[in-house]
Amino acid sequence: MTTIHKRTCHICEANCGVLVELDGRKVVSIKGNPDNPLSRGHICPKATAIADLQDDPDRLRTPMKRVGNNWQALSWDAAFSEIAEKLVALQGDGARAAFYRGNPGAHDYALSTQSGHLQRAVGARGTFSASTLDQIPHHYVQYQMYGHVSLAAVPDIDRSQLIVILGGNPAASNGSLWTVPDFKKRVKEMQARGGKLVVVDPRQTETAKLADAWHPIKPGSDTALLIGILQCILAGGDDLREGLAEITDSSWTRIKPMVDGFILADLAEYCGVDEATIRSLAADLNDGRPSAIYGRMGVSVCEFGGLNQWLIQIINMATGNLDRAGGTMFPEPLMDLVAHVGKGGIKTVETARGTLPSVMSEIPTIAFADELTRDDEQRIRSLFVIAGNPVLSAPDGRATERALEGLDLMVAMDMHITETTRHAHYILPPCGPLEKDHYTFFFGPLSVRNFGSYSAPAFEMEEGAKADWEIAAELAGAIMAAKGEAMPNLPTPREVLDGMLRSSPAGMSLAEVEAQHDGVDLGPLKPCITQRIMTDDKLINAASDELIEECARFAQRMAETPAHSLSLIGRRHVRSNNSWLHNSKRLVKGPDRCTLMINPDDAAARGIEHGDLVTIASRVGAVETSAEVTDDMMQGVVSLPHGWGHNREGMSWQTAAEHAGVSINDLTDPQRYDRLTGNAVLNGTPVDVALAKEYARVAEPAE
Ligand SMILES: Nc1nc2c(c(=O)[nH]1)N[C@H]1C(S)=C(S)[C@@H](COP(=O)(O)OP(=O)(O)OC[C@H]3O[C@@H](n4cnc5c(=O)[nH]c(N)nc54)[C@H](O)[C@@H]3O)O[C@H]1N2
Ligand SMILES: Nc1nc2c(c(=O)[nH]1)N[C@H]1C(S)=C(S)[C@@H](COP(=O)(O)OP(=O)(O)OC[C@H]3O[C@@H](n4cnc5c(=O)[nH]c(N)nc54)[C@H](O)[C@@H]3O)O[C@H]1N2
Ligand code: SF4
Ligand SMILES: [Mo]
Repeated sequence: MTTIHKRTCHICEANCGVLVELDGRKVVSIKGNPDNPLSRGHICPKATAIADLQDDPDRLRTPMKRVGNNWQALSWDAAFSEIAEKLVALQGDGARAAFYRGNPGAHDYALSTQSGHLQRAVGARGTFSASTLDQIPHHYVQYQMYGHVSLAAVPDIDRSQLIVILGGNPAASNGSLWTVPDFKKRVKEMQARGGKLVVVDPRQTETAKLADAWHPIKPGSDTALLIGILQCILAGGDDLREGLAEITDSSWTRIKPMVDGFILADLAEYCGVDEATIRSLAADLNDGRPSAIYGRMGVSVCEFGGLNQWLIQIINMATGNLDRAGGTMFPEPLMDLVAHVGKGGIKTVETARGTLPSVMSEIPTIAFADELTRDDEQRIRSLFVIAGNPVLSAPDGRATERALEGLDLMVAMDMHITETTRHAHYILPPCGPLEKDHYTFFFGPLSVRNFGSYSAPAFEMEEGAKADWEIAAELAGAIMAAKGEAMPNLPTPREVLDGMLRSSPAGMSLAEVEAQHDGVDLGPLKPCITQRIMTDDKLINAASDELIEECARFAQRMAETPAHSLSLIGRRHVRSNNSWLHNSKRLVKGPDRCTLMINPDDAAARGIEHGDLVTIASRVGAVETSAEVTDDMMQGVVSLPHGWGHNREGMSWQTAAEHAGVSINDLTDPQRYDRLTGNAVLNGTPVDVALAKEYARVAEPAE
């Protein structure tokens, strides 16, 4: 007899409803839940890999301690007390402790309710995270314009007639900062009602192939396209539509003169999208029908990421589509996270790299290795890595791993010995994913419907196992005890969530939500900006001094000519997720995915044929992989996926090591970052590409 357990997939931001068929603890099948109103039955191949994560034979089951190059299992109590003692002793010497928080932590609501306590217990001075590799420009702009780092407007795809996507590939990523499961079918429905999808991307991506039009663009140049579009829209006047005009501050009037300072022909030349296309994109977005422009990784992790995300908001305002059905809208989820967490803020932080922007109190991860190796008393000597793999995810992975080697104490919460955690002194592994509960915590405020869903664990934890939140809470307790301080009696994650649900507008209790196994659907998004806006004056702060100045900085950049002929960008594949799903046999099967995509003309110019081993070299390093010659790449741009490079020594994920690939972040450069927001620049890396043997010959030192 099998049973069906309904839950939400925790792997990516789409938060699909799944049906897990169980025979005791054995997973018989994982299918999409057709009754989930948000995902409507959709799943991707990664959902079935939940079973592989749960049953992974390489997954750590007990705490581990590294002694030299050897790992020893130890009890939880021993691990917690040894870590606490070492930390307290180090801090007695004044040593600085810090955190690196990885992406999966954002998919674990329970851990999210506890990690602050752990940071306070540790007395951490500094947090790095995947956010400054990914999305800080969005938070920066949302804070400045709408008054809260997490108040986001997402494309209302179910009612839109035109969506223009810059630098996002939801057909593979399933959407980001836009919880839009079942994306492909939602696009088909839009097209069936006469709507259109337009994609701007250097690669003809899976999303571009679904689209009505694809416009290739030079990496890092989208700002020019966005300014051009805005200039064309505002040419007819900068009056805002009724409803928006009343809630926008007077800085709005600074925008038209600013964009009018640019010459359209120069903008077109800079980005490689011709003037006629820019004009028609502007006209289509502005033709009165509901439309939205949206940009993701490709326009965030670049030098003008903050400026780009701002221009995107401004275009949606100028066309009247912000806070309008079918435009971009602010979700009002079942649990209103935005109302329950602080507004955040924008400050600066002093680092070994000098003064850097600090959004949401984070230190930009581009400074990570430098803060670990600086030669003064501010050097970070104890590090806690929570569900992160910065060696493969942050720019200059080789420098990161050298920096980790110098730590006096490194503690990792992870279920594997990875490229990063192999440098830890202690690894604290959580239970399997089906032993955890789940809530769509950070993704409600980003969803295309007003929604929320809670999933109980599918079955009990294995003997001796702990969830991430318990590890964080118990470690915090042990550290407080070692410091001689009492641990306050803290609410459990369920209690926190229950309180947040009850005090949200829908006012449901956790028990009531839990009883609805398909999730609680509050319907399509509604105009709500007047209630949601959280700036001090309750007005949209349209154009700050910083953003106007940033635009001037971009104008200067346009006058410079790029020195390099080839530019490297990343990509994502639907069967992979950042660095950590390559240990699933069923996901890695098929052709090698860690190839260098290159345009036929660029390949021919270098004597490269499909399948040849090539060397890709940047200022930072060089890697070798096979070439995939394809028309999907525009000329002058090559692409390598990130999250690979499992060819380091001594990791526990055996299947991943057999499908090692190479790490793009051995090429990306931490010197490149968005000056406005501190975000890393992970695309548009200048590189040389040559046949591997050619490169070796050229690179040999002259006699
Ligand atoms: N060049 C380039 N670099 C990139 C990107 C890119 O597009 N190009 N993308 C960037 C982006 S968007 C992101 S978000 C970052 C991601 O950067 P990170 O978050 O640093 O890296 P991940 O690969 O997500 O690694 C997650 C780690 O958490 C572990 N893990 C998984 N689930 C759990 C869990 O439930 N509990 C615990 N304790 N551990 C868990 C995994 O084993 C893995 O080691 O990478 C960034 N790096
Ligand atoms: N299958 C899968 N799904 C994932 C992930 C994964 O690793 N695998 N990771 C998850 C995470 S953490 C995130 S943040 C999201 C990311 O979600 P997305 O942003 O949708 O995913 P990417 O594939 O990074 O898309 C970035 C696109 O930008 C393009 N690009 C690069 N440079 C430029 C540029 O200068 N201009 C323009 N216009 N385009 C450019 C790239 O070709 C690429 O198609 O995906 C999430 N979902
Ligand atoms: S798209 Fe795939 S990985 Fe993402 S939530 Fe849905 S099933 Fe899970
Ligand atoms: Mo991400």
